[in-house]
Amino acid sequence: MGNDPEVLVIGAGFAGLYTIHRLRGLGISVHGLEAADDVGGTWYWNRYPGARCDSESYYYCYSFSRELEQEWEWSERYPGQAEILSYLEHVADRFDLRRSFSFSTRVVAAEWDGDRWVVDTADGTRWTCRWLVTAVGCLSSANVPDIPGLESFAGTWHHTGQWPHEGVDVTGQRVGVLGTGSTGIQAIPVLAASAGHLTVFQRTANFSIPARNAPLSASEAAGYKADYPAIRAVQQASTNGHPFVVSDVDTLALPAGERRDLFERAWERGGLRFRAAVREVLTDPAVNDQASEFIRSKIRSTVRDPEVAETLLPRDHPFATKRPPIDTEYFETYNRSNVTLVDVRADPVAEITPDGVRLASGAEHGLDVLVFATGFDALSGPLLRLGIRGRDGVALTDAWAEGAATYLGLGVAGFPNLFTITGPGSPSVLTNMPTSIEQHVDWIADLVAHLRARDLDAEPTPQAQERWAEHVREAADATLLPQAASSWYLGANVPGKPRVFLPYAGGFARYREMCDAEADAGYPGFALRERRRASA
Ligand code: N01
Repeated sequence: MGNDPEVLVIGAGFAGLYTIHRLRGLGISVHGLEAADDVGGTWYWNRYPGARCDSESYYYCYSFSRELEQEWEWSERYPGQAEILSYLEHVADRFDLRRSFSFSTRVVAAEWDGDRWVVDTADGTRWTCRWLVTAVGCLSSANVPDIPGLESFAGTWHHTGQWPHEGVDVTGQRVGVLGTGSTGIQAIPVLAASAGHLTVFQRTANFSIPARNAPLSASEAAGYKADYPAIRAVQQASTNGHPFVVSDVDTLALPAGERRDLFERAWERGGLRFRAAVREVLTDPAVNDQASEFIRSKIRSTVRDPEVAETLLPRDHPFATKRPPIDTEYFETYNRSNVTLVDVRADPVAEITPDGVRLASGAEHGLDVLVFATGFDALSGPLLRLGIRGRDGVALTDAWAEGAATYLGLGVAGFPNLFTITGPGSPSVLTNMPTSIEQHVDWIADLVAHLRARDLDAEPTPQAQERWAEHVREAADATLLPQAASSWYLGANVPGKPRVFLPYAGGFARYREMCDAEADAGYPGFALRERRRASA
């Protein structure tokens, strides 16, 4: 194969590993390039304290191998970062996948030369391939805000998505956390437990639901293993790829007491099941108001200082229109004497000084360690930094200057034989990721096999791409999701990023059916071209 496999895959997380396995199974020559020195993707990089998945372990895993499902033992309801990384390492060993990867190999450019993709890596190696598959994740491009003075900071600073492997000892230190999204909400209670003092800089107050994490008992694990066929069927038919169905109870029609009981039971169960317990929470503003107010009442009753509680109350967006975090003792953490909440919407960060953070009012917060839990340049960011150029040398950065546009989130007009696993315009981050990843990999594998058998190249037609963009907009507009003005779903967290609602909000099952229909009809949304042959 040398440096010229038929397919190159970029990334060795959930998506890259399965792509290698699936394409190898079809007898297609395939190789993976990975910037990290081992497998894991998101779970390789995000080693911050408290990092844990908010899908439950029994379904945050592959479904392609019944044997794998039966043999792997999860230890907790929600798997921690180290356990998920061990799982992916096990998958790599079990299916002998590492031999198909070059690690510590960062892609810096990928150009379609009219016949093949020419891919350059940071170490100066050149690869070529006929099909290029990106498995770079949706949340892998760290967003470190451009705050004046960062270089002068005398302490240490870290972005949670690039956390040092050796860990960061914050014992007795003055620690600051900027950001209260899912990551900040997981890290804050853990950091508070060992920091001397923790200062949380909050720009947008967030809703959060207790995770109710607990060890997974042997009988629960055995029950899930016995039920896997049914569990997988529910996931495939679901909106979010989770194995639970959305309640059919009309909460608006319930007497107030019964409604409160319903919310209380859902709160006790915890996790993302809370959202599923409230029918139409993302489409009916009146339903959402009730759920939002219920959560605000929980914050008020948990946080002892009424002023702090007031600052923590989310008011600028409806519940779940930003990705709903789930937590372990997040709001309780503000009752600790070593934790201070700072509202940086009221008094924004002006600069970072050698000693810490200075606010616009002039107030200073001395810090030894500053943690940026400030999220990612989501969905499009990881693709844009690959240096991709398509037909006629057009850069993806130019093609997407007005916002990311794809067909089905799987390919981009003008970029032949490029397939994007969980790209912008796919359900991806609105779903349980392994479920969406497996669906994409299977679909792309079938398409590559189809093209290979007929000696064809493929790229989405501009018309299909435009229709899909319209449909993605309509699907988002049919929900309350676009109402969260500061959401990374819209690209709002990255200054200058075009405001386009990036994931497809029409539901996983419906999306899967559309992808299947596209394949069954012979890929009408793609221009299929006979291979250009070298002239005799
Ligand atoms: O990032 P975020 P995240 N000054 O973008 C703030 C997945 N995930 O890493 O809302 C001050 O959600 C920003 O404020 P605002 C999950 O899909 C999953 O937490 O923009 N503050 C916000 O509070 C999740 O949604 C899991 O006003 C600034 C925070 O930083 C996604 O990853 C765990 C700022 C960023 O929140 C991203 O979550 C963790 C600035 N200049 C993550 N810039 C699980 O599976 C940004 N902020 C459990």
